[in-house]
Amino acid sequence: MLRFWKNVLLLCLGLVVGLVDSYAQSTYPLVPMPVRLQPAAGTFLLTAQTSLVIPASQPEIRKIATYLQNKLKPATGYTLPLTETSANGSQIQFVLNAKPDASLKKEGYTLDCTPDKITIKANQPAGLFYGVQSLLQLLPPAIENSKPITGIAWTIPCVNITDYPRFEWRGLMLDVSRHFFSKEYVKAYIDQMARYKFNTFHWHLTDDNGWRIEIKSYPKLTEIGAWRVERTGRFGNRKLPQEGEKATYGGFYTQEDIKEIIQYAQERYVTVLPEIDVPGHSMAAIAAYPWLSCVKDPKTKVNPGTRFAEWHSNGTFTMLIDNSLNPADEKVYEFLDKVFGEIATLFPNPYIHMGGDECFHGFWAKNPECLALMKKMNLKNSGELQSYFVKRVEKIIQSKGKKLIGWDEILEGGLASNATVMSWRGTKGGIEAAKQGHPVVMTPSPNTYLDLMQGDPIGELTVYSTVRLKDSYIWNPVPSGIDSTLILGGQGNLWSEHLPTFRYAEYMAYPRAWALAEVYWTPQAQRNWNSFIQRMELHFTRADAAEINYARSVYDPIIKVSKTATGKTLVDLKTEIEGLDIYYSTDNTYPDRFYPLYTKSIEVPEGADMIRMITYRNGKPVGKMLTLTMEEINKRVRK
Ligand code: TNX
Repeated sequence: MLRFWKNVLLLCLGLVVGLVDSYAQSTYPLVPMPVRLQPAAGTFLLTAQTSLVIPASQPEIRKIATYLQNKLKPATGYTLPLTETSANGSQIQFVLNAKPDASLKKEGYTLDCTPDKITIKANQPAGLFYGVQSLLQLLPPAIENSKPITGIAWTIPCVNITDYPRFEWRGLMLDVSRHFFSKEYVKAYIDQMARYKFNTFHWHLTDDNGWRIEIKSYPKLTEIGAWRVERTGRFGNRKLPQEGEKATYGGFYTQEDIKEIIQYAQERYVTVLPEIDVPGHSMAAIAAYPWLSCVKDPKTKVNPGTRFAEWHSNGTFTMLIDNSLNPADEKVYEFLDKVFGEIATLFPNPYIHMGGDECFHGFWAKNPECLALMKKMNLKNSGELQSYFVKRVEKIIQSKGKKLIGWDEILEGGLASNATVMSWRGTKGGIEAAKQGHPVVMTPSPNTYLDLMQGDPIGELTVYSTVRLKDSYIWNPVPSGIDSTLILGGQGNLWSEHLPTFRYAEYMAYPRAWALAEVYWTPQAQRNWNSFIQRMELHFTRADAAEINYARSVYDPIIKVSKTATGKTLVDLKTEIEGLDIYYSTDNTYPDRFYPLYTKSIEVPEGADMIRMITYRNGKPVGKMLTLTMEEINKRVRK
C-alpha cells in the first residue's frame, strides 16, 4: 500500500516537473529569448491592488512605471497604484542596482517573479524598461487589447530571468520617402520596436520620391520636394508627371513633429538616426532646387514611382533622369552645411546617416566642372570623385559634432577617416570596413531587407528578390576573421516602394523583424529556430489582440520546379517549419485535407492547367491557397 502511494506521489512530481519543463521551453512567450531563464513554480496574479513600487526621487523610473501602468490599463481596466514607499502585498518593484552588476552592462536587467512579488533590477533605467517589456510579454495575450477584457486571470508564470543584449545597435529602418507615413504611424512603428527591445530607429527621410523633413533654410525642400502627383498601380511602372498636373500626394514632418517623435522614441529607449540620402537618390531635392544637380533641369519633378533607371545584367545601372548632387559645386556644400546643421541641432543621436548608395556617375562624367575638379584634385575616376564628396560631407558632419555613417558604397574610392559603414550588399562591405578598423552596422539585404518577398512570388506582392523568415533568423552578424568589437550590431530595413499603407508595412515587417530582434539580442549559441517558431506563434496571438498586422507566409510551401532527363516536369515542395502537411490538386479545384497529401515530387500530369496547394497542421489550414499555373511552371523550367 505504502509503495502504491509512493508511486502515485512520484508520478505526480514527475508530471509537475514535466509540466514546468515543457512550459519553460514553449510557453514563456519571450521574443527575443533572454540570456538566462529559470522556470519557477507558481504564478503571480496581477490585480487592481498590485502596486508599482519605485525608488524615491527618480523621475526617469517613475516614467517607466507610468509607461507600464498605461500599458496595463486598457485591457485590465486597472490603474495600478504607484508608490515610492515600500508596500505590502502584491507588488511589482523597480530597483536600480546600487552597485552596478557588470554582467548586465548598460541595457540588461533581472526579473524575479514569485507568487506575491515581481522584482525588476537593472544598472540603468534602460534595463528596467526592457524588464517591463519582458513582463508584458509574460502576461496573457489579451493584455494587448485596447478595450477592457473581463473574465481573464492576469497571471504571470514564476520565473527568474537574467538578460542583456548581444549588440548595442539593434535597429529598424523605415523609408518614409517612397511612401509617406504620418507622425502617428511613425510613433506606432517605434512603439512596436520597443516591445522587441530594438533601440535604434533609422529614419530614411529623403529620396527621389519625397523630401520629408522641414529645413528652415531651404523651405522649397518641403514646399515642392514633399509632394508628387498621385498614382496608383505598381511602383516603378507609373506614368510620369504630366504638364500642369498638381502634386497632391505626400507630406512631411515639421521640426516640431520631429522633436515630438524624438521625445516619444526617447521615452521608449529608442534613439532616432536621421538619414539624408546624398549624393544619389536626390530627385526630390533637385525638383525643389535644380541647381543642386549637374543637369539643372528646371522641369525635374518629384518622382511618383516611374521607372527612371535601367538596370543592367552585371548589376550596374543608368539613370534616365539626373538624381545626384553636383560634387564640384561649392554651393552644394553650403547647402549640405545648412541641412546637416539643422539636422544636428534636432537629433540627439551621435550619428548622421548620409546615404551614399546607388549614385549614378554618368552625368558627372559629362560635366565640365566635375572633370575640372577631378583634374585639379588628381582624382582618377568617378569613384574617387564620390569619395571626395563623402570626405567633404564627413567634415561638415563632424563640424556639427556628429559622426558619419553611410551605406557601403562609401567604401568606394577610399573610406572617410572616421566613417561607420552600414553593410547592405551582403556582409562583404562590412568585412572590408572592419578590416580597415572602421565600425560596422550589418544590414545584409539577403537577411534583413524587409521589403523583399517572404514567400513564393505566387503568394506575395512580387518584388525583385526573397528573404524568408528563416533567412532573417539564421545568420550571424559577426563574420569570422574580423575584430568582432567593430560590429556594433544590425538592422532590418523596411524600404517603402511597395508599401502604400501602414497596414501593409506591418505585414512586411513582422514576423521577420521579430526574428531580427532575436538575432541582435540573444547570444548566438542560444538561438534556436524551432523554439523561435513556437514563440513567434504565441506572438501572432498577441499581435491579433493588438491589431498589428503580420505575414503568415512562413506556413506556405517552398516550391521548386525542375525537368527530368526524360522530359517530365517535377514540382518539389517543402516547408520552412516542421510538422506541416501540404495538400494539393492538379485538376483546377481547391484542395483541402481530403486531397492528396504531398509526400514526394509531383509529376505534372499531361494537360494540367495548374497545381494548387495549401498547408495544414493538425487538420487545420494554416497557409494560403497557392496556385501555380502551367505558365509559371514553364517559366521556372526555362530559367
Ligand atoms: C536598395 S539599400 C536601395 C534602396 C531600395 C532598396 C530596395 C540601399 C542603400 N538602396 O534605395 O529601396 O534597394 O530593396
